[in-house]
Amino acid sequence: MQIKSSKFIKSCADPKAANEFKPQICVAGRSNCGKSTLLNMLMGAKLCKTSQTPGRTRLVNVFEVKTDGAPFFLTDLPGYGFSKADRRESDEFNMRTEAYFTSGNDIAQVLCLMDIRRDPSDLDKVLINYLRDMNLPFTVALTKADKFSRVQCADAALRIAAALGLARDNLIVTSGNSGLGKDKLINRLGEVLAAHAEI
Ligand SMILES: Nc1nc2c(ncn2[C@@H]2O[C@H](COP(=O)(O)OP(=O)(O)OP(=O)(O)O)[C@@H](O)[C@H]2O)c(=O)[nH]1
Ligand SMILES: [Mg+2]
Repeated sequence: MQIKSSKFIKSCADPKAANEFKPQICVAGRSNCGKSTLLNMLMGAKLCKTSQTPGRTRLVNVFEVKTDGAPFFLTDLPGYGFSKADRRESDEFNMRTEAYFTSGNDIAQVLCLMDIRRDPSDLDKVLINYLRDMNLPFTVALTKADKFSRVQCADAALRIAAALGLARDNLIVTSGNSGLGKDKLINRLGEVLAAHAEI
């Protein structure tokens, strides 16, 4: 699959407002793990706001992606586990992640993003188990790999896969800064979109 062009469609406070956009590939992960940066890498344009301040993306943001085949939609979800906010705000963000999954969107794939330098958090594990239970197809993308050497990346990928109970080939090592993993990720998305179109 080749990505031809991308554009911002809309921000939704209620994830049901995204139902008309089919199929969707969404990006989930803790605050500040690099969701918006990875989306910008995939789209080849700075369409998502990135920030030093965790919890910047508060709404469900939908982007349309035109490809050499059928178009699809990328969805940037609010980060979960936003520890710097007060507790109520944090719960609201966490609820929004789950609300998206239960609001009738046509989800072809969930990209679960995790910072390659960190051990998976409890919420990361909750998300993976939740997606397994809900039978939602997912891939883990490890972000910020430019912060590590190749050997450190290889070690971290094995360790994180084991911590999540996943096979190593469920994980893709990426960097929004260097572009590492971009082609691999786009190939994976092409495969899952093709499989999803047959259902
Ligand atoms: N070195 C490096 N820094 C990155 C990478 N991806 C993201 N960052 C940095 O990490 C911070 C957070 O990035 P965002 O893309 O805004 O993260 P997010 O997951 O969208 O954050 P929220 O929307 O707040 O949940 C920013 O300072 C980015 O510059 C990467 O691949 N390499
Ligand atoms: Mg963001």
